[in-house]
Amino acid sequence: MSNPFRCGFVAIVGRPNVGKSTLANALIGSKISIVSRKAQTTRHRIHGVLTREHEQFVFVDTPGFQTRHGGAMNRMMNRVVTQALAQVDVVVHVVEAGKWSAGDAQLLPLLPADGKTILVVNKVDAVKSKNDMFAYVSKIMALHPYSAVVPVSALRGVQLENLLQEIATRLPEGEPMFEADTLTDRPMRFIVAELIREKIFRLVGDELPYGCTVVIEEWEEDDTGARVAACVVVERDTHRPILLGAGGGHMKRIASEARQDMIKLLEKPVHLEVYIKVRKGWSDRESALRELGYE
Ligand code: GDP
Ligand code: MG
Ligand code: K
Repeated sequence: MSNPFRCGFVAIVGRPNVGKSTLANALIGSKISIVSRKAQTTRHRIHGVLTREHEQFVFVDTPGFQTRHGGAMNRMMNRVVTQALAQVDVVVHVVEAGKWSAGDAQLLPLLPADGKTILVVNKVDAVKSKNDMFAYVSKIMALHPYSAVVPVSALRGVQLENLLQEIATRLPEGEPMFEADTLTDRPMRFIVAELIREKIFRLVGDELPYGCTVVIEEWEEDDTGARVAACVVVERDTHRPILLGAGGGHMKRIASEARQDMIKLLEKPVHLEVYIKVRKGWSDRESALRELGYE
């Protein structure tokens, strides 16, 4: 008797720096290509698709997890997150071994309580004591009705097959939604904007109280290369120097790292220009947020 094919949506969530991107890349693989969709079914933003003999995992992005903000933005983000998680089949909540923080606790009320949430304790390679791990995991398991717990090391590739199997048993039976060789359907512009935002967040995320958004303003591409202009929108004049850093050092580093990633992604030479625009009060105006693509 053969197993039925399973296919469904998986969201990887967690506070910043627990290793979500590392885990997603380790599970999906790093190559990104544009998807040819079998059916116009999805209302989710697809991060990547992993197709195997018996299952297809469709990893989706949940907006709102990497930004810190207040007011209308925060309320809207919580709503967006709750709705998005209600629509996926499996939620993977990633935490960092031994390092529980307020950011982790904030997510708990947003997690679905119907048995589809798996707790993933990442970075086990960095933990010395097994006893401490046991106490740490027990403490977290008591905070939410998780249906499974899987300790992993996304970086070292430890226990990832086990995690995939835990996810697979929770996927509904059904035909694959995507062609087997496709990995993402997000337009390249979006991927690049996200890439730049991630660099900014890494470098100055702690200092930018309302975060920022990245808008791709120009995109010209042919066989010989790509010319891209990206605009980073911040909330206040005082955020500009934070982003620039001494002598513009931060911006140079952000642009240079993003450009390196783009060259790998597009497999051609890239000219990238990144500049800053101040748009006052945008994070507290939902209409402005929608304009900037946060819906
Ligand atoms: P995200 O913000 O949740 O997407 O986290 P990232 O994937 O960007 O990872 C944040 C940092 O944690 C990076 O420096 C990663 O290299 C590191 N990291 C991710 N997974 C592991 C792991 O399994 N073990 C260790 N030691 N470090 C990890
Ligand atoms: Mg990330
Ligand atoms: K990412």
